[in-house]
Amino acid sequence: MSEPIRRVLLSVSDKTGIVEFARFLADQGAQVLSTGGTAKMLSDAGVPVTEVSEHTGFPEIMDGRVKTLQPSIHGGLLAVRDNAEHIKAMEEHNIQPIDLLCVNLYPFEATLAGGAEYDDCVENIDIGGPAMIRAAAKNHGDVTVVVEPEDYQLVMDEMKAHSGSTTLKTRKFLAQRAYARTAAYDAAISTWLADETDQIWPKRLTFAGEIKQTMRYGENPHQAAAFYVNGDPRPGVASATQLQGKELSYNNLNDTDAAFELVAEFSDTACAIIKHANPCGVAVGKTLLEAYNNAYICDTESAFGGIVALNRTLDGATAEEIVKIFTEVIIAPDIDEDALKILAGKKNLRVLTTGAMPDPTLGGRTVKMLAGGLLVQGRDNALIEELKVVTDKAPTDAQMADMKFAYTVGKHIKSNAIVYCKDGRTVGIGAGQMSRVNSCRIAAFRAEQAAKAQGADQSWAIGSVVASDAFFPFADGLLEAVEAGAVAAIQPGGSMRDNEVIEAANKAGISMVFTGMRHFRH
Ligand code: 93A
Repeated sequence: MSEPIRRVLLSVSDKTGIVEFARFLADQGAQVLSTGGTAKMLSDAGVPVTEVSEHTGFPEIMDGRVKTLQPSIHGGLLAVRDNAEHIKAMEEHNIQPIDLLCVNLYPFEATLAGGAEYDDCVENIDIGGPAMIRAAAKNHGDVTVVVEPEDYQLVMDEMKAHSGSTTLKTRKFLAQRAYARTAAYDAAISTWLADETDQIWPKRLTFAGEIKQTMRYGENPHQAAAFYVNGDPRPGVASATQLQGKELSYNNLNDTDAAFELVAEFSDTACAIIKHANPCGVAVGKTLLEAYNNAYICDTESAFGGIVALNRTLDGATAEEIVKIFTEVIIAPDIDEDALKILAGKKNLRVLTTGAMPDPTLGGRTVKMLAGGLLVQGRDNALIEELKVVTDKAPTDAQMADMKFAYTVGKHIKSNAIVYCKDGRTVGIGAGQMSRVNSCRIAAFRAEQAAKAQGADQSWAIGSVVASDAFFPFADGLLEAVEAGAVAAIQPGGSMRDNEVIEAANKAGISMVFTGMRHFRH
């Protein structure tokens, strides 16, 4: 049975709930020690409190940089209560045990996110707080450590149930939270300093996330899963507001992210419909309704149960169309009143708003977990700078626009990616094949099927442009596209056999441009 809590130290920046917590602790008979600002708040509220400086006999100095960094504080937190030597040291140096520590840190992350100046950020690096947290957490055998207001209730309930003490199980649980907090805090500081010193790849990269949601399962029902957010202010799934519908699943989140990142590429009004993280239809349009309809008819079969992403405020007319088929998720920067009324009729439909579109050119890192490590790379945020016409024939302006559109869509498709496009919309997509020729064939097949489904008498690939996410290693893939009806091609170029591919294009009488930039996505 643990000893009742007799002395506590409270030092908090976020003062939410601290008065109630302190009052409870005082009522339980604990002596409350506290630092300047916290002590003032408590005594103003009528809670009996002893200033740390009075307890240590040492004033807070250097603008508060040194307030709790004292042997009498750290000895009180670290002393093992049944260790004879520790007890002797406490007696010798007049150190009193501190049984509960409640600290939350200077708001470094919020200061940084608020765009503060360098000096301000430095001043918001808390030293005394993490030192005490780590000390108390190490000594969780005897000491209770609390780092979040949301845990005050847990501690109060425990103390009520256990005659003023806490259980070892709870102290261990709280110690884990304490170390996770200091680790995340240092990760934020270190990441900031890496950016400040232009270290893209510092020796150690630090990551930290805060749990946003646990899910019933992950990609499959036998896998546990959770969603952690990292405080990046980029608008997207992590910061989105869910207006209605069931909880988002692991796959929903993954697919919705893919969908939203894709429509964020376009400055024109755009819609993307995603299945299994690949688009089954993407279009730009004069209106959102036109963009949605054109994205939808690219593959009406696959769009069933898909994710719809839009880069404009969702209006009533478009919402009316979307709800005609089963859709899992809609994500848009905003949704107007008319659309909200229509969507409300579909209770299970998950609807997310982000408030704004992210800047697709922003940098950042993407992370993939491998056995024994993390693969980290910069976001694929590059834009094509210059298109080089490599064939005798040059594309028309309309074809050029379609090629840029197709190439941008291709960037968001699992490799090997082949996209046929016409008039600002995809007409056939081949994704994730191990051979580029097969992607060409699948995309051509899709263009045929889509045309048939809409009652057209010939494949939509006829007269289309074709985009390939990486170079055609041989002429065969390009020839498949020509056979399907493509009249212009866009690809990075750079193959050993570029000449053969260019010759095949010239022979077929089509135009081709090189981007000089590959967009693999594996
Ligand atoms: O400047 S510090 O790193 N030096 C310290 O000795 C110290 N002790 C506690 N910051 C320190 N703290 C932090 O002060 C706590 O982590 C808490 O965030 C804050 C509470 O200060 P106040 O009670 O004066 O508002």
